[in-house]
Amino acid sequence: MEEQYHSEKIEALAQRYWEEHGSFRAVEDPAREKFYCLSMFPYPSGRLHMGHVRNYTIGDVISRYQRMQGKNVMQPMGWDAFGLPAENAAIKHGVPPARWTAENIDYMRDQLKRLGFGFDWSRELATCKPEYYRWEQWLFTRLYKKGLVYKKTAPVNWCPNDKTVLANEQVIEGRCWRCDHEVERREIAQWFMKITAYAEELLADLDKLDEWPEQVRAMQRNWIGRSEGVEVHFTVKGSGELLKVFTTRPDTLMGVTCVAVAAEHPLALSGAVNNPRLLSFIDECKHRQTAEAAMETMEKRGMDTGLRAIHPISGMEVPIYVANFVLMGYGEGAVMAVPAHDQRDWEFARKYGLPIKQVIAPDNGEEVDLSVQAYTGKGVLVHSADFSGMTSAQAFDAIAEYLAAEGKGCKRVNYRLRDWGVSRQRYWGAPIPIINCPGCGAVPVPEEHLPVVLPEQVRLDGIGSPLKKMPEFYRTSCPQCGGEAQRETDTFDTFMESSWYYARYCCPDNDRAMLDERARHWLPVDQYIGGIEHAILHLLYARFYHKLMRDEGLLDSDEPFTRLLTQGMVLKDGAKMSKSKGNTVDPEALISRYGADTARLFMMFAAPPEQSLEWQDAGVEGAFRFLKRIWRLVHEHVAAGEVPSLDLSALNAEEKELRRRVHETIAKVSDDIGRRYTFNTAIAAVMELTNVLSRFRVDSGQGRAVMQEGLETMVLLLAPIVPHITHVLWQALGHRGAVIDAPWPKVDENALQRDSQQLVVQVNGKLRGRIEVAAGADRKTVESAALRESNVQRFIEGKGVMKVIVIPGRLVNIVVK
Ligand code: OW5
Ligand code: ZN
Repeated sequence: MEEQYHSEKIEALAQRYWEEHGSFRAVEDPAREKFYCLSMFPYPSGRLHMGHVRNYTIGDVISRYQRMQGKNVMQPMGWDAFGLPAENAAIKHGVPPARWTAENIDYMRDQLKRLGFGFDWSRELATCKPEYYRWEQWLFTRLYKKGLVYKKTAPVNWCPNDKTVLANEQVIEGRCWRCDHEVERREIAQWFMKITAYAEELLADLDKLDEWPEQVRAMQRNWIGRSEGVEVHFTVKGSGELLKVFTTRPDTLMGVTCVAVAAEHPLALSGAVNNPRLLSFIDECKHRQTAEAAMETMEKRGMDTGLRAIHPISGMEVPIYVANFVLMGYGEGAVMAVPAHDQRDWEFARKYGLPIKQVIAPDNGEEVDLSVQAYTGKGVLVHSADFSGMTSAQAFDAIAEYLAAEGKGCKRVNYRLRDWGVSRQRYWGAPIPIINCPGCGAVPVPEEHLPVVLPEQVRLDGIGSPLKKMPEFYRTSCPQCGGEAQRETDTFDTFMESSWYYARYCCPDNDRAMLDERARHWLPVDQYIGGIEHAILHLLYARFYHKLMRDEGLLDSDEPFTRLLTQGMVLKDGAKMSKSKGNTVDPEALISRYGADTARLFMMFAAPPEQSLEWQDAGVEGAFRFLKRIWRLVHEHVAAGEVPSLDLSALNAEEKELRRRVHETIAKVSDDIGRRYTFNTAIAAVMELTNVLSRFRVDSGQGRAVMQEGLETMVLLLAPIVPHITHVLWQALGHRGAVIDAPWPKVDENALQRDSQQLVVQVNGKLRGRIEVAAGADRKTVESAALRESNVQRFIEGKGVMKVIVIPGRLVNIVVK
């Protein structure tokens, strides 16, 4: 063993060992408990950033810990390779996206290897490869036949200058990122996945995910947004046409003073026939941005259509408005406005002079002032004909029943969740496997013609998808009638690929099926780790896909991820790292200066995984110093020569005490890493143990034996976190095998017994002192030690002792006159 710690040398050595021994190759083994540990796969953006290093260190620590528990661990890695960044780079540097992506993957794979992560590289996959996305295309065509996939028109952001569709992130304050022209909204035909068909199950199964953070489950619950309400049927005056609205507050129905419809609603258009002002307002509404976030802040505007709706109960007429805050995709594309009891409606009514009619009164009898704001609480119905006097809850049922009896409505459950639009008007994505035939319409590409391969030799100019300019790609014949037809040139949303990669890792080489029995073996993923930014969409889509694959007979579990850990951000100077802020730290520099182990140790020590981690140079230095210290400690011990074997019956008090500390640390670290995932406190406990070991004076053979056990324990407990240095130290401590194959240390319960114990001494029930007595001390010894304690003496002096109560192991109470 060398005297100095050279990270570079030992890291290369350990990595070579793992490589040569295939240490991380996972093979199905019915005899051992499996453990599938997965970290969210990266976009191959160029190089790793600190967020990646943190994510993959957490995953690797958990994997290595579970392996030391004897589990058959599978930890795969791959690339979320499609997406806009590759197109941007292609435009900027003139490299085809496929080449740019492949080069980034090669670079980042090398970085991951240098960090010592125990990935099974034989399972590596990249989503941009046809052998991957063909199965996604296959599933899509199957779902199409099941009616779980459909086409409808939906809005996109359109730049009229570049004549191109823009992704939401390419729209900056309503303008095109390339040319700054104002962005318009356009309706085009797009493909949707019917996730709403699984809304109920996606919601209900959240209750089963008891090893997910409650915060994430709550976010998913809100996103799905189940609400119970009533569908109310108004009729249009004159035509008698039906006008459906959904409300969660049927108790306010008698307070409706307007019905508002979306710009795309058929009634909006019929109202606009002879009304050019309305027509241009509708046009304006349609041109607004598609981003939902913009809805919240936008000014709420509307215009009277001139049409009148007939109230289903009172028969009164209320105006029908077109309003920019009503979306066609939501509910029925129409809402009832109750200005007295909804703040948005109240503001709308004030602006357009609509009546504000109170129908709910607070049940505590308080007056409400509707000239200030709406009263949105529940209460008792007023001015509501036969329903007056009922509570909101009673009226909910009574009104629903009344409407049902009259054939004018019914109770209904509504979800906020919308179907998933998967079409992207982009090049670098998986082609949607559909052929558009003038005669037959949309025809799925037959299974035997899959995959539809994305051509990779392209030049991008940023104006529209190059696929639209490649007849050799889109020109084809209809699988149904044989006539001339065109391929779909849109590609899938990249969330499609990331929704099932976790399953494909189980059988990445299967070229005859999407999944096989190996997926049933490994799934569900036991531990999933990734950023909180994926708490809603990615995790919901992956859960949806899991159920789709289950219902295709490919899997038998209901959920993909048993336990979820959402890591916090890596910050510098309290802010997110970014190029523009100039506050980035490149992991590359860190690794070359200090080595991978220091980087890993710092990442795990600086904060608990779910919290944000503040970058600190001093913290990195501290981690490095600690590694040098444990190196020195082992070196000194080893240099002193032979170690006799441990004889537990021959230990003196100091040696027993050291063993106690060692085993106490095993218990603490096992709980911190295995259950609590507080890696920082685990490391702190090992650091403390290291201090104890450094202070220990070895003055006998058994002293050396206990020291050996202590150092071995220190190495084993640190092995998941700093696998390279521990690989070398383990062998330096005399082991033939590698630490990667060593089992996790076990707590020796006997070692935890203290030789002496502390007891509390009370005088007349009040705490007056503490004494230290031998573990098995008899009553007499305890009593006299208590009476001798100096502070206790002050309180009993000159008073007669009536009796002494001893509760063994805990306290002594002296009762005095
Ligand atoms: C990092 C996590 C992320 C994810 C994983 C991969 C980031 C945590 C936040 N392919 C998708 C993906 O998210 C995953 C699919 C499953 C959908 C940072 C970010 C951060 C960012 C930038 C910089 C430093 C720190 C420096 C920028 C310098 C530019 C020059 N986070 N913490 N810190 N892929 O590749 O984005 O959520 O779990 O690992 O991330 S990903
Ligand atoms: Zn046809």
